[in-house]
Amino acid sequence: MPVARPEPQEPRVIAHVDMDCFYVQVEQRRNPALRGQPTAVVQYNDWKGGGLIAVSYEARKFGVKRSMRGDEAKMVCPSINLVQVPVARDKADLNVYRSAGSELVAILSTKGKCERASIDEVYLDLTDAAKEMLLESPPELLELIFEEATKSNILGLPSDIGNREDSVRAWLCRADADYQDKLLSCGAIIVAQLRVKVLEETEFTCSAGIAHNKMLAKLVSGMHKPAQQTVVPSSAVQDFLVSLPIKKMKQLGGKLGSSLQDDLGVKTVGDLLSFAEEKLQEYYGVNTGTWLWKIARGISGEEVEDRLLPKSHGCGKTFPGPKALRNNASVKSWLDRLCEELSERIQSDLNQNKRIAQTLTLHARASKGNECDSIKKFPSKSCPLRYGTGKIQEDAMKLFESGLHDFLGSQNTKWSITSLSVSASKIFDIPSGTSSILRYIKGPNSTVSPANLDCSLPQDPSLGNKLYITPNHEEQCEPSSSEKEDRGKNSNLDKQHQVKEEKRMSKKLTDVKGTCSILKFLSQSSPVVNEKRKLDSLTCSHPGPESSSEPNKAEEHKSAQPFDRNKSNPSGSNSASSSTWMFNVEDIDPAVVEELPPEIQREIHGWIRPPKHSSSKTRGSTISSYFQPAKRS
Ligand code: TTP
Ligand code: CA
Ligand code: CA
Repeated sequence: MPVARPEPQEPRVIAHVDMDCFYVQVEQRRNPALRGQPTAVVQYNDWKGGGLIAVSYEARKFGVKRSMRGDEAKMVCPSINLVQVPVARDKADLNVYRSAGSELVAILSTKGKCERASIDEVYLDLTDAAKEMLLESPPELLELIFEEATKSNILGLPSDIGNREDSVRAWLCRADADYQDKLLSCGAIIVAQLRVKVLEETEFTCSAGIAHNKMLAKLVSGMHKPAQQTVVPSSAVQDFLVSLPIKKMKQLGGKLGSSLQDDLGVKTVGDLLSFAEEKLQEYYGVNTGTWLWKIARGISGEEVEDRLLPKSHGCGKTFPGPKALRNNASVKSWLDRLCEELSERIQSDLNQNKRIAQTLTLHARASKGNECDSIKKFPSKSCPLRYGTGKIQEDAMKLFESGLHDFLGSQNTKWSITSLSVSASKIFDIPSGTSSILRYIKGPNSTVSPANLDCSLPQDPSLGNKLYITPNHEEQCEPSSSEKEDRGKNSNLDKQHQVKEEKRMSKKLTDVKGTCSILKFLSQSSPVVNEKRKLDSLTCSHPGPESSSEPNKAEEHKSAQPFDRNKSNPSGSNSASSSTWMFNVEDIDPAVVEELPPEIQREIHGWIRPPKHSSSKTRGSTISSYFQPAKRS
């Protein structure tokens, strides 16, 4: 359920930028003969000419819509050009569109905090850039206003008075505007400049919304398309929202929006305004009630995240009509292909960006018996993600079987699957300090490369959030010279990412501590962790590579052995070996400690110079949980 975020003390300037008919533009750039022509991109499928997934604005004039199939589009617009999406593994290969999206991100991220929100959308926090412009070259003192900015659509500005561009220019340059509107004017000029730059450098047009928060910017970015931008001054918010259908609001497209409609009779945001905050809290709980009360008034504190790379990776395929999958063998065959692609993408994310995904999720759409549209949904299922194509395929099939079991319940009936997808999420950056810590752990000559890390699935689902990473035997910490060269050739985006990396790292270390901090990176959390603590000379050993893959019964048996802190591990080895990490806390390099989150630093300092009652340290608190075996049920 959505929750209100604290609002900023100072006004923000936020933009949401969305590419126009994105896949079509990418295809038009590849084949300029398609420019200005009615064109649509069609998903690979021979059923009724395939499904349209992107439609050019020229084709939209004929009434062609995304929901149509190719045959239908030809009927309403006989001159339409239908371009097939590139295909790999018998499914759409979106790589060309993904990298085109990265081009946009590389340009937009030069002006402020940038969040890649989807394949063709970004949010920008332009507050600092707008403040700087207001100080150095405020619009009211400019002789010439950037022309594209004067084409902005300003909500609330009467459109029938004289020349529109003149009145927009006058609005942008008002000397008597309040501080918020002045910042917004600067934001509008900056976004117009960025959009022109995107066009010059990529040949793509995009549209944008500029407002004081993400919610409003997103709501208006598609209001005037293609190739236009829309500005939301605070004074126009109420009138804009009042007639907006409630389902158009972010997070209200689903159950919550339906409940507002069905249970409270709320059809528009205006209807929501008549409910007191307390009333909404009664219905939906304190947090969501407050959130609803605020969004009805255009208030949202949600921040733009500093993220140039996607939040998750997903691969899916639909099986419409007669193509529906009706047995395990055909599901497995498709899941294997989807997982192969997913595996390649997360591996390349790991190699190029040093990012690790933690969760594998399977989604499906299904019907059972003779029902075309089953009431019960196929439940999405997740598990910790293990790197390696075979492991992902194996786990995805198990997730499918588990989902199918829940979907069918006790019924022994026929079923069919009309869509399947797998995704990798909960992605985090490998902290830069990790390599130095691992190097320390293994000794100065032995290092660990993220690319050589093997993540294994824990058997206990209650440990689902833990990351299981074990070093392989050939380990490297610093990138090899060829890797360095490759990275040197990286795109603009990667370079910017690397520059930003340093800046963000201290924040990230703290950010990730809850789920995947450096602790978990270090933590083997293995069922057979061997541990020995001394306050004045602490030595800890951890078993190395140890697969605890669920399907492996022999290992399952081994892992199920109860842990005994006083005994050495079941392999009988308590010494440094290829599979055991040994280190002495006393020898920790202070520079390494400084890279850890503050609370962990305090804890380590506590061990090195233990307080009198250091034995009172509680299990599970920060770093101590690393040294203790994970609880297993
Ligand atoms: P959108 O931004 O929703 O649409 P669009 O860019 O084609 O058109 P608009 O100018 O209205 O923004 O989606 C971006 C791309 O994502 C789109 O070009 C194709 C792809 N896509 C799909 O493959 N399937 C879908 O259901 C949707 C909505 C989009
Ligand atoms: Ca778009
Ligand atoms: Ca979009």
